[in-house]
Amino acid sequence: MIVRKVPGFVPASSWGLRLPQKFLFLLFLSGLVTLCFGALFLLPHSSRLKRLFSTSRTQQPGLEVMAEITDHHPVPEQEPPPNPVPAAPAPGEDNPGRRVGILRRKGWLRRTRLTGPREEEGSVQFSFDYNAFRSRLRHPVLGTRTDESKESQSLVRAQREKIKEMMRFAWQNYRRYAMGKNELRPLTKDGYEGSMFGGLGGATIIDSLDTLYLMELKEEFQEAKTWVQDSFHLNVSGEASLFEVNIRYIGGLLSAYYLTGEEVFRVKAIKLGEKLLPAFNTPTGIPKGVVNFKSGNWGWATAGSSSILAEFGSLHLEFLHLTEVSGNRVFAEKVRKIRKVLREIDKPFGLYPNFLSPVSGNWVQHHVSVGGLGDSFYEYLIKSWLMSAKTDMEAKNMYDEALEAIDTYLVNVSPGGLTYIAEWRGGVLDHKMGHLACFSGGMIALGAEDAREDKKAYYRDLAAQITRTCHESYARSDTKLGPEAFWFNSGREAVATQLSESYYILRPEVVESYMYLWRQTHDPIYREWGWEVVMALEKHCRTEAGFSGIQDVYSSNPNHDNRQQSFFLAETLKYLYLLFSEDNVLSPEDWVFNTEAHPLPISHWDSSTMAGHRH
Ligand code: DMJ
Repeated sequence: MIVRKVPGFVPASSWGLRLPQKFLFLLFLSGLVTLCFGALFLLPHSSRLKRLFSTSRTQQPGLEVMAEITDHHPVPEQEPPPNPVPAAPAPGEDNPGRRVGILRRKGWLRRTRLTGPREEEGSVQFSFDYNAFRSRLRHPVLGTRTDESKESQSLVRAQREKIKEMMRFAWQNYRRYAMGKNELRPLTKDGYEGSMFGGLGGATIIDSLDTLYLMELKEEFQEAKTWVQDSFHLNVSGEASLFEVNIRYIGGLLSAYYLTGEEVFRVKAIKLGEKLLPAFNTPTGIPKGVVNFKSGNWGWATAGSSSILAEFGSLHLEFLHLTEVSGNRVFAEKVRKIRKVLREIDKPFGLYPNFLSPVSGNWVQHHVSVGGLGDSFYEYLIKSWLMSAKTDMEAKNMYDEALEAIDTYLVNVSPGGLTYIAEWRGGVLDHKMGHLACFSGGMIALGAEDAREDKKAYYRDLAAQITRTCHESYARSDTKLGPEAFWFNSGREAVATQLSESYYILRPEVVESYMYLWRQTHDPIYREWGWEVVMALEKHCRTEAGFSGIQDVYSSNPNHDNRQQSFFLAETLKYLYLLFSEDNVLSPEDWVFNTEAHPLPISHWDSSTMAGHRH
């Protein structure tokens, strides 16, 4: 022993030490040990040492692994799963391994640790259990493969392939002439930036990610992902539309994350979400429409200006998912506040006017529309309920009441027998429908499945009638594409009455309704109508270098508007593709589409445990 070698020590026991010496030695030893352990934990940047004492996820899957994620950290390369992980076993099917995992984790959330003051600003310290989320999906994301040899399927397959070819064409031309810009200008073969996104670039890229993934355009998906990783910068300083950034960028990034599990999408969605938060700093919590990315100000906010129902009412789906994937409750709190204001405010005849003051919390004027300015607010009520696995009863009740008021005061039937939803100005009706309002056929069909028993058939029929009217607005034009707005006046029905309303900008709402009605009824008419749109797009909107909107749907040789809108790739082509796909591709049991057609997952978990989903 070492002590025997110390000069001056006289052995006094079998250990060679006297009692006081033993005591002193033990004291010294324990002090030394305490010091060593303490030092390990007190050293700055001690996380690596701490990890030595914790158990890795692979060793014990139930334990926490906290990852510090910042923009500057390299994101591990992964192939996007071209085919999904297997769906959860069907009820009754046994899978003991999975059962253990599910018992251990109640939701997709793992414990959240709040970001401390010494953390780098904007870093995300949270781990989302992606595998747990995937294991809860009821269907494979891309559906089950059908027997390709079936004769009856071959036409549908060819139609789907055609739509995929259109997507590839739209993407490749964008990439060739406008990569990184927000949209392609196919006639001038260059890019368009616009002013809606506050300096953010690549709107078409973010909007296309999930469509490319869905269509298994793998190379193109990789190009898009690489751009997001390397070139999608958030340090911009312009004024942005809160709504547009939310539905296109946040929605696009979130759905790309949920489909692929690629961290880069999650991190960028959260960081961009944080940049939107200053818009909510108003006396009522109703956000202004515009946020200044540099100053964090309200942008154009003044005491007199108002916020738009469709804009502040269409944040709920994305913001709950931002909370879900970040562990940060602030996002969910912001949209709950909006919900509360809307639930409590007086509504004229149960209708929601389109403008509200974010300062006073009062309606600014009594204009009601299910088209532009109002549209996606109603859509988000029913989809919030669906996304909550039908637990958000507040949203369901608000939707039911709103639809009842719309049906009572706005729905009309023309002398020619066409059902339409008029617009309301303080009690006076404008007998017109915008193209934007044509999404409502799909929305009403979606909601009809869970309507009161005595209303189900009525709402199914209403959805079908409105969709038929929207089809008429296409069928009555020379191009077989529909105008921006159409009227029911003086014997003229479902047609635009002036040139300024006769344009078509590649909008999706009509094919969106065809897709929902097809899934609900399997009436072949919806595929026929969808195919008419494909043919018309090919004939009138396809140019040498991409797709373009047209200026007059009533001209047999229309001029192009030189713009390939990003929602054409996000929505129009996606809904067309789904119209010719099996019903369990992005199954409605697992997904809801945000208003830009980005799929967000339904919460298959015990909602009482979730930060973002308590009602
Ligand atoms: C899309 O950006 C969204 O669908 C939005 O809700 C309104 N309309 C455009 C496409 O027409």
